[in-house]
Amino acid sequence: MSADSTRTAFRTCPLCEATCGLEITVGPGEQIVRIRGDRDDVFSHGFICPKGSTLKQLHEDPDRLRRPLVKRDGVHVEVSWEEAWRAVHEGLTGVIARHGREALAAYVGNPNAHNLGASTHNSVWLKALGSRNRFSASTVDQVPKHVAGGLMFGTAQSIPVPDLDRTDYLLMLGANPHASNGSLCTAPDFPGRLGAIRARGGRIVVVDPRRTRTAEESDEWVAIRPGTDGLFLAAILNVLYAEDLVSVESRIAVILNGLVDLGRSVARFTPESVADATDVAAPTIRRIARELAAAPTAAVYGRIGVNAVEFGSLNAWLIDAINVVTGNIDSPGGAMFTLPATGSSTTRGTPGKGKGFSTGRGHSRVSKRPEVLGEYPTAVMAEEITTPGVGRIRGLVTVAGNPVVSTQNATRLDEALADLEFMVSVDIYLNETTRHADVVLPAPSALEKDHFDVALYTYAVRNIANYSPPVLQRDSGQPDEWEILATLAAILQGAGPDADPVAVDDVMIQTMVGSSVATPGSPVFGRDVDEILVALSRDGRRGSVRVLDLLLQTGPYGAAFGANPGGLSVDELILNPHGIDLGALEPRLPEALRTPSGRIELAPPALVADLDRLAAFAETVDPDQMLLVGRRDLKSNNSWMHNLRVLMKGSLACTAHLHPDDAARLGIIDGGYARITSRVGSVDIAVEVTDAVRPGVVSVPHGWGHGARGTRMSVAVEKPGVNSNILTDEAVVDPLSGNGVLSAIPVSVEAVHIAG
Ligand SMILES: Nc1nc2c(c(=O)[nH]1)N[C@H]1C(S)=C(S)[C@@H](COP(=O)(O)OP(=O)(O)OC[C@H]3O[C@@H](n4cnc5c(=O)[nH]c(N)nc54)[C@H](O)[C@@H]3O)O[C@H]1N2
Ligand SMILES: Nc1nc2c(c(=O)[nH]1)N[C@H]1C(S)=C(S)[C@@H](COP(=O)(O)OP(=O)(O)OC[C@H]3O[C@@H](n4cnc5c(=O)[nH]c(N)nc54)[C@H](O)[C@@H]3O)O[C@H]1N2
Ligand code: SF4
Ligand SMILES: [Mo]
Repeated sequence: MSADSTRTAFRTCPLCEATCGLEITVGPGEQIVRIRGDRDDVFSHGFICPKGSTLKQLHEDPDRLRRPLVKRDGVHVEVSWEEAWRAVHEGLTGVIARHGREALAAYVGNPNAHNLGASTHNSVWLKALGSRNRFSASTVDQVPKHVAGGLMFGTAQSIPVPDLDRTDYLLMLGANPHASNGSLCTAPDFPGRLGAIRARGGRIVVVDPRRTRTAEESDEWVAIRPGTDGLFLAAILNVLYAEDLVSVESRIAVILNGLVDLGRSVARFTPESVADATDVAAPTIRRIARELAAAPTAAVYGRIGVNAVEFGSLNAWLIDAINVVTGNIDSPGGAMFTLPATGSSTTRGTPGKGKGFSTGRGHSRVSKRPEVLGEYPTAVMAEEITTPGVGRIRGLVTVAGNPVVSTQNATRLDEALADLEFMVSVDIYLNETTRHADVVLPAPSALEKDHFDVALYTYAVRNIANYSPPVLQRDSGQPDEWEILATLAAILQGAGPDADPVAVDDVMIQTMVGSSVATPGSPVFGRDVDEILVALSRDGRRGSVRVLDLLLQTGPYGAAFGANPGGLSVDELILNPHGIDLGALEPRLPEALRTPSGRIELAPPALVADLDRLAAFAETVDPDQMLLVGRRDLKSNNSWMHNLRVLMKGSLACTAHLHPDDAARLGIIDGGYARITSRVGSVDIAVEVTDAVRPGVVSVPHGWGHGARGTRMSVAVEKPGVNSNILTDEAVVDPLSGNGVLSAIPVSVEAVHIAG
């Protein structure tokens, strides 16, 4: 290979929230030669996990869709883009003509959060849909954090992140960053940052029903009973108040509502009163509370294991309440607010005050679940499709989502999707969900797209900006992801099958610029719209990168189209391929607040009221009830990376983890099979007997159960596993957020004998 035909490209990995920098060697014929960690990346400094380098295999995967598919006589066949758009037009306008727009629905999945095209252009087709039936992976994930942050600090994006690099004490609940690399705490090499806490003499306590790698590498593992973290957290607060350990610096005290109310509301949750339900001894709870209070700096952090449970919002609130009353909110080493380069709802509007956060603008048709963040819970998707009546969902658009594997009561949703009149999916695989689609529109591979993690830099442990141009050119005819979404929007707006995505994009950017120049406090307030549009559109720039440029230029560090020389713009980021480090997090209160009171609401009434439900729940905890929890594996990514042989070879497997005491009692041997049954379903699965789970718990990873008829993932079917969401119950949600309950599911476990 001659040197001049080889080049090096830099690209942020889009696979998880850690945003690692990749160094990609491209050889002759535009072949990917090698992908490794970018040692010069300002944030990840060369760190990479086993998934990062698989962008090559993902790009080359023969099963990855490269041409649109249309279903004919039940079989997907390749068609031209023109033909596919005609089918989309006919399908969507048909549903609208027959049933009205409320019969349309949308589901957007997790990879949208790591996709620039989706970040900039999902809003336009979702709006054009003209239906309130919007669903997303957020309600099987993090919505409780938005609700709690919103009620306490004023916006859905007001989520503090633990200041990992400076904290002296980290109490971590329901998170396993050694497998997940962290979530709503963007921190490349999260494990390394945890190691550094201990190396500098700090302490890490992990609360998890499983002895995870994260727990093993910490100072203390608290093997809590699943689903009971709210009681544990309320008891920590109880101790802080009862022992007079509450300490809030004056800067925060003057902008704090509810300090007394919070104390009163947790008075009933003494450590002794919650010890049985949580299975955490009262002295342990007291000691952890005292340690939190005594540590020079401390942060409490909780993730999916305490969000995707019946008390998800309550848990998220109690965690940040502890951060507030121990004097650690908005303070280095505590829990802090990122100041994102693209801005967020915490940077727009009037600093320090706002409309606040609310939910319940509308309710779902069948179960009357309240709207949250403009969406209804995934829990109601199937019933909205299958229940007759006005407003019944008859048409569905999915973008980068696999709800048949990833959401509750998978069997029911699978059947419901088969019942739709029309479905279109934008995806890269023909999988358990997209097999139901009448039309599948292939998105470009990650290496063919540009990137900036708009969503996750909003919750990063440092302020970072990093833009990656596409590494490879798209195949001829393949539209960019934003073009697909803009075309969808145009068709939904009634522009017909030959709709022009550029027209939609032009209107969108004009509207955005118009709003920026009209907003007092905006860095371009009062400026000429055309001057800014010309600057944004130079060299024919369109689509996502143009929107990103506007967000950056008008953001907190922005160049503001010349008004702030040296400030951020896309061009500035192109000159800095390893990213720009905008520094460690800095205190942002009261400026970041958007509550109507202009204060931190420590005791929001809706959350305080939910404590009654928690207290009632404590009475019902049955120590003999087997509970199902999930788990993640470093080499797997939700439901969609099982088609890559590099990741599948070796130990990665879909098995149930069962404690030796339970295994003995149930007569199940290591390598044997168990039947796990919940209210909604039953699965048979191979068992690993291990004391890495506490007694009374069975752990099954999610994202498996491949091989359904009509899917096209030839590697994944070799080791299909079982779909753990056959067991999760859509009838139970966290009432405040609508978030699904994916953990602490009551199940029965019995031995089964599987022949062969
Ligand atoms: N039991 C249980 N269930 C869970 C969880 C759990 O812990 N336990 N976790 C939940 C969580 S946190 C989440 S976020 C959800 C995820 O839920 P989903 O987002 O619905 O599921 P994914 O498996 O992430 O599916 C992503 C889809 O996007 C496609 N895709 C990948 N890259 C691209 C791209 O660049 N463009 C397009 N258009 N498509 C792409 C994939 O092929 C796949 O179909 O699962 C949830 N489900
Ligand atoms: N390798 C890999 N990385 C990923 C993903 C992936 O699928 N694979 N998914 C990405 C996504 S979409 C997300 S949202 C993040 C999630 O990132 P994390 O929140 O770190 O997710 P998990 O690794 O599932 O860790 C959750 C932990 O909660 C524990 N748990 C379960 N129930 C309870 C409970 O009731 N109480 C307590 N205290 N703990 C409980 C589980 O045992 C598990 O160890 O990971 C992201 N990163
Ligand atoms: S940790 Fe996440 S962002 Fe980093 S290389 Fe792995 S998958 Fe990519
Ligand atoms: Mo997630």
